[in-house]
Amino acid sequence: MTKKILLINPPQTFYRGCCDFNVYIPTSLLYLSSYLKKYNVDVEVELLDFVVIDFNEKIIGDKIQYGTSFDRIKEMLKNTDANIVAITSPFSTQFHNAVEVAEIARKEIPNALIVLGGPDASVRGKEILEKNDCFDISVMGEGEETFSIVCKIYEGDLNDIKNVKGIVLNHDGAIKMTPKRDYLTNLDSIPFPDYDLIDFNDYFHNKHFYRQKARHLDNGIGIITSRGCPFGCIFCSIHIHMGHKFRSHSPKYVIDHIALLKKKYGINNLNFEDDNLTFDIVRFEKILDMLLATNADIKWKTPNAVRADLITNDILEKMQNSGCTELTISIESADDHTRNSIIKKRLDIRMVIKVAEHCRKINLRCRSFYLVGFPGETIETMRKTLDFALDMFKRHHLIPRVHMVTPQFGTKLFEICKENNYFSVDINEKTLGLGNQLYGTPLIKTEEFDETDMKDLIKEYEDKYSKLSRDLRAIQPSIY
Ligand code: B12
Ligand code: SF4
Repeated sequence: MTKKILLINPPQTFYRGCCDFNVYIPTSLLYLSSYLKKYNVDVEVELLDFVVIDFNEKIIGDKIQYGTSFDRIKEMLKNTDANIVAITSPFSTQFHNAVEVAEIARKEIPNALIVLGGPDASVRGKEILEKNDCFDISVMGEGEETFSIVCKIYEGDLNDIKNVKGIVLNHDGAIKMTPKRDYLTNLDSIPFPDYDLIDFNDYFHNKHFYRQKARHLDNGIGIITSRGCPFGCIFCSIHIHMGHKFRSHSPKYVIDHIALLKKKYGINNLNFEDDNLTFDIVRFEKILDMLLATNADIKWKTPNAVRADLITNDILEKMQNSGCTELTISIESADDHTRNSIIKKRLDIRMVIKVAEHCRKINLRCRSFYLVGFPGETIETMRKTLDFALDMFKRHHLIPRVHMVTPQFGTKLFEICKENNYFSVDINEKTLGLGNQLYGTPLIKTEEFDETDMKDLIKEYEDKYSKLSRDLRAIQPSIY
């Protein structure tokens, strides 16, 4: 029997003052679909991206809901007869929307298996199922193989799938977690995302399309060329859903993927969103060489930030020649002790400065991320980072982006704050969202600083930054 699989991206809700809403291509669901089609012989896949379908912006009290209205979702789900409803929860801040969609699905398609997945589900799958009986199972981490097996063997009874590795299931009134599944070692075994499931215009024509709102407008879509990261920065949860081991697509796969996007879908602008794009610098350089050799003629950026420590001047020039229009690098802290002993970034700042200097020289726009507010920091170490950010902006035009660090679920940072009572508010979807905004709401207070100190510090920085950017823009309007 052909199994009908419904993939769902829930709508999103933002509190005033939260980080910005962005429409984006649902890469995760497109990968799940292509993998299913390649490895599960008899499936019919439909995607409902409730971030873009019948797009609506509705103010509800202190929140704005973006995407499809719940009335419309109800109507649409009523008319489906899916065997499996698969819902993604990419951001903890948006989890309540996944619940609301699952509850509708449970009512409208009572016989369907309701599956949750995504980074949020991966960091707290057991807890989620304990509190929300609208989900039958939660897939932990990388989803392709686990979900494909679930779809293959599920015949209507949870007993069918109770031994599948990598899931949490709500079975016979108990929450059971199965053993972890190994990550895929050969990433090239995953076919390209199933772009035929979407109409790119639904995304490109939405005024909230990711990066569309930025000053340098283009229709850049996200692309992933590797997964996982061997580093252990305490604020990052990537290893929980993609693992500590760096796994990558071959340069040929990457080049073929880019060629497909360009030829079949007319996409010339890409955002490399890897966790650690430059970790295997030899592979990265090979990708650049192949972009150049094949005259790929694309524009690309690295908005998720890359580690700058292995990037040489030669590589920077190849990046620029192969279409890189903007490099974003992660610095986090200018204080060596904070960066390496507290955050565990293991990054030599001299290498970063060299990269920024050379970007200025070759006129490649470069941005950098900074984080302040880690337990163990002092006002002095934070001020050192903020002064460094301003100094690098002034001297090398390294455009700073400062965040107050957010204790995401599942991170070492979250544990440290919990153990030491460092949360300044109860951590939930709303406060996490408020903490995620550009300059953030302070969520952490320690013996060294409290919320007022953080606000004062950021205000002092913002004032200096606004003045400096005005001055720099007066000299060079194209600075950003
Ligand atoms: C690109 C990106 C964005 C883009 C676009 C999002 C997108 N999904 O494309 C934008 C700019 C919108 C964005 C915004 C933010 N992001 Co972001 N983003 C990413 C990034 C770098 C890549 C996403 C991606 O394409 N991954 C590739 C696919 C293949 O992986 P995947 O999405 O995890 O899907 C796999 C599995 O999770 C699973 N899976 C996923 N869904 C489902 C569903 C089912 C049913 C099943 C079975 C399996 C499954 O299978 C998939 C295939 O293996 C990730 C990091 C990462 N590596 O994933 C962070 C990440 C998702 N973002 C994160 C965060 C925190 C944010 C922001 C809060 C940042 C900020 N300060 O503004 C905002 C959130 C805004 C909001 N809406 O609330 C966190 C989420 C952590 C969390 N628990 O919430 C991540 C994990 C980064 C991190 N390590 O902390 N982001
Ligand atoms: S280097 Fe980047 S991806 Fe790796 S652990 Fe640190 S923040 Fe996460």
